[in-house]
Amino acid sequence: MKIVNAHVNVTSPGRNFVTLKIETDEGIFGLGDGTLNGRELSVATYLTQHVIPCIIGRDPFQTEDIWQYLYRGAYWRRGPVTMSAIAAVDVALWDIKGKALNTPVYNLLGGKCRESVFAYCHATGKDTDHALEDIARQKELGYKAIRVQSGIPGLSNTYGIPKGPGRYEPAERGLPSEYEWSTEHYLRYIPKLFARVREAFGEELHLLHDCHHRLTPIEAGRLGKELEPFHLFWMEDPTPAELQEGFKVIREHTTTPIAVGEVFNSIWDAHDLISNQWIDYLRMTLVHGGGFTHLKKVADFAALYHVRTGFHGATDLSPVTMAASLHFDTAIHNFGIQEHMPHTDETNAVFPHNYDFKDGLLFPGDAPGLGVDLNEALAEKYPYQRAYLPINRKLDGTLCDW
Ligand code: KDG
Ligand code: MG
Repeated sequence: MKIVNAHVNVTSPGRNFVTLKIETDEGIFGLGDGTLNGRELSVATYLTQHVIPCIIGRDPFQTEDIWQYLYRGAYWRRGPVTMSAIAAVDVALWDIKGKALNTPVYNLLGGKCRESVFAYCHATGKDTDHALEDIARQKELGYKAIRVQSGIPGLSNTYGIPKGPGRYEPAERGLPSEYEWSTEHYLRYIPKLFARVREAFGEELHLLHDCHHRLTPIEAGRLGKELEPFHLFWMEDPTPAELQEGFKVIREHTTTPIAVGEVFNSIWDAHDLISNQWIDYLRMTLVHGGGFTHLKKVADFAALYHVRTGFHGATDLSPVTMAASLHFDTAIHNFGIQEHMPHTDETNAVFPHNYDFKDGLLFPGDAPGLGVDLNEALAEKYPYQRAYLPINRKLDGTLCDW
């Protein structure tokens, strides 16, 4: 079998997605996601101009060699644009393999380790009362694990909290808007929020919280310690992770489990975090982390150090990545949990898929390959629109870590 054609589709059914479609001489095609929130067109151009011409004529079954060719052959290694482009190719090739062999991708990765994938969702509110109401709503939908975020008293707006009714989408159309941040206000408030949540919902519910990289290691240590009585499933992205040793400081001060890595794109972003056992869950995911070929090695390395996966699953990861993640989650031993932020009906119509959600669990489906398609005619009706995540500034105007 040979790759005979490939093209990139950029569409915006409510938010932007970049999808690579690879076609073979046997009429089988595969899909890969290359969406990089706020930098979508750079991946689209990288693929179209620099990658697609190099893969035409190759055997799509040679996933390892093609991965190494794109990673080592480029000279410029790593980085989110490069690794998202490599991921788009890799995931599309595994989709082709599955379809050619008439089997779901999870069977190619090791087969089923579990029947379903444990998922967590988001509950948010502008204050504690609204957050509690949203948790009750999410519980009704069947979720047994819920990430809780709330507006912070004293701050006029906070990232991650919907401004009005309707479905929340973190990327906003147009140029980036600016939000406020104060670590002092945040640290005073969050332990009180979780005290109220446990009081209202008891011990059974799994609770998670995302710090969005805003704290220093010692501040994160303090927060983790104060949250210990509420037994969180994890505290996410407590501090930016460029300085991996920063997590040693956090670890020395708290037993609250730590998750990190939704912005990672290579094992070299996480090597020290994993091998020193400074984290519990790795959030690096297929689309930004080089696809199945790289993530399988990373997950196996993490398993040696008792680190489990907790893949990023926000709406900027397309249904192609959600499908791919569910196959991966199903097939690896050290799976922990999968983030689930459901896509809009418009997005689901552009990407018809076989995966499913029921009672807090996700199911990859048994279709050959990934079990996800791209309706290109419908996608054309939603042209790309510039959109960014907001910028965050401290009350004195200093830019925040993301
Ligand atoms: O692209 C960035 C968003 O996906 C991110 O801000 C969402 O932090 C997030 C999460 O944990 O889902
Ligand atoms: Mg996050």
